[in-house]
Amino acid sequence: MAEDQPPASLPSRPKELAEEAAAPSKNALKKAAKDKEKAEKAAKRKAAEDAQRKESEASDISSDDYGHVPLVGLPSSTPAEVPWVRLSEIASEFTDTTPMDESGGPHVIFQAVAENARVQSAKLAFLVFRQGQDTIQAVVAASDTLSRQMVKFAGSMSAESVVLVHGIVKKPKELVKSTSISHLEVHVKKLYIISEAEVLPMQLADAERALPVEGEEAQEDDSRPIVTLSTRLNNRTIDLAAKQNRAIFTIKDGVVALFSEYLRNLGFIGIQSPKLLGASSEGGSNVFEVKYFERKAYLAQSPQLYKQMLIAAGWDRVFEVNPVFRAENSNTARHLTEFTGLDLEMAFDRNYHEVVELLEGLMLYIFNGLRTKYKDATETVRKIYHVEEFKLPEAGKVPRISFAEGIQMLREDGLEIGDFEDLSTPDEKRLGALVLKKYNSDFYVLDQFPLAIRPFYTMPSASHPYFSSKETGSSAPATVPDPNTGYSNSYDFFMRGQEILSGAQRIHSAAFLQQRMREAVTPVDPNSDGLRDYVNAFKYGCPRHGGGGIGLERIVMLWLGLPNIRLASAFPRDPGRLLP
Ligand code: AMO
Repeated sequence: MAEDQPPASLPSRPKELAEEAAAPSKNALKKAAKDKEKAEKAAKRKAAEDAQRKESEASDISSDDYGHVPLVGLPSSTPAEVPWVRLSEIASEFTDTTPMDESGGPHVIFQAVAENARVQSAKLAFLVFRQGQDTIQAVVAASDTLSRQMVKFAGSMSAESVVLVHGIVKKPKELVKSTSISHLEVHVKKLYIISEAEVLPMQLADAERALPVEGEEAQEDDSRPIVTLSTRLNNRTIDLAAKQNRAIFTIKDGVVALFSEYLRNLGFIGIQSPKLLGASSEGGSNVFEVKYFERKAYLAQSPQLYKQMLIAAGWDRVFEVNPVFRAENSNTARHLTEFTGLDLEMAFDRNYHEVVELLEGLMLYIFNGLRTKYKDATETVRKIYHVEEFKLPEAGKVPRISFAEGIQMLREDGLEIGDFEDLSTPDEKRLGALVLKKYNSDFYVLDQFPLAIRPFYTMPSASHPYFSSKETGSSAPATVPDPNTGYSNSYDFFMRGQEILSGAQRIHSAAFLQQRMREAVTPVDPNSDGLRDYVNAFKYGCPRHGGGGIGLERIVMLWLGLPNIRLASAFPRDPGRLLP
């Protein structure tokens, strides 16, 4: 018989069992009586509590003045015609010399975050309200018009809840040291929760402590353990509410604004090149492959080929601020798999040093802009990450040293290194320290890199064997015995001994470009899908040109002396992190 078929007829139940089912046991009766008793008691308790609450509400003179804001609309006590204010406006309108009598200043309505709340006594609670970077102390004091219930409600508010406040601005008896606005405080009259915060998985105060530099112990002699970078990044929304984080991203935005402003003023056009590519273009293995309908596509490792194609199109000066993707499994404090590239490309007249000069001017403009316009934000971060002030050279005096000279300085300092060897990160930092000592500048340019360690599109130096024989015109020079020796018209820019920019004069001759693609240390195929259109772009006339690419997060990290580049990315991507 199949298991799921019922038997033809069920066997009849023994008589006792049937009776037991009909008449419950003594134990079952006892239990039911107990349950009933319990339920009655609970109902009584609830009724008593309800009655007490009703009584308390009836006697609560402030019952309309606190509570929760509905999801849509506002409490009826909030007048439609009164504008809501910003704390910064109040602070600048009512300075510490503004006369204010006992009854205080203006009645204000504002929205803020309750950074913390504490009950001092049944009649008094203190809160700190935050709006952006501004914080102010608030007092909730029981009186004839403000109930103790409201004091309790305010003082037990969960930290980081978003609130609507009605209050009177007054001068505190003493300056409040713990808030950014110290000469004023708010006497709360009405207080409503707009969005109640749950218990935080990590305290904001922890996010406001410095992370140690990689491999170093925490600096502070505080017994509380430092919350790790990983925990901070896992809870990034809370972390980003920390003051220094807001300042970091204000500065980052400032760098973008200064970069674009400088270049637009010099006639550059902002462009948006594609990030989805049909073929991996720069030949490297560091490219992310993605599914593109029935085909494969690749995420752009740089706007390089496109910015050059636009120069070939006669645009003369272009710049771009966009994400750059690198599939590098580099788990270091200065690598991300997605970063923001600040790129530019320009035609030049006589010499590629015109491009270097423009780039130097651009970087000095950014640094000076950060010093002046972003002074407060810089100071906010430097209070937490104590770092030496960034030493800037005078305009027009940026140290520009050749790669050969750099190698010489390192050798004199005791390093054994070959003439054409690429610099490791420690070598770069060491050279940065030597340059700082010699030129008193945290910013310098290393020019004329060995050709062998630069990409295929890099123009070799005028001194390269390629150009030593006959006049080549715009066609390709003759093949030389060892094409990857010598130097190139390429450069890197450094901040505090770390690379922030890489650039070069590019090969503008299609014939020579194809030759270099084949002769490069890592050859690429000029006829491949990813490179054919790029090579063709130079067949129809292209000015001599050069440019550079800058890592935005690197500038921010090095300007502020942050211990890790991830701190300069709101939601960083690295080999181990794709969330949040
Ligand atoms: P390069 O590959 O050197 O050059 O990149 C330019 C600049 O980008 C930054 N950078 C990075 N920042 C964070 N994480 C990374 N993984 C990372 N890799 C690079 C650095 C670097 O100097 N096409 C050329 C630019 C050009 O020649 O115009 C290029 O992409 O600050």
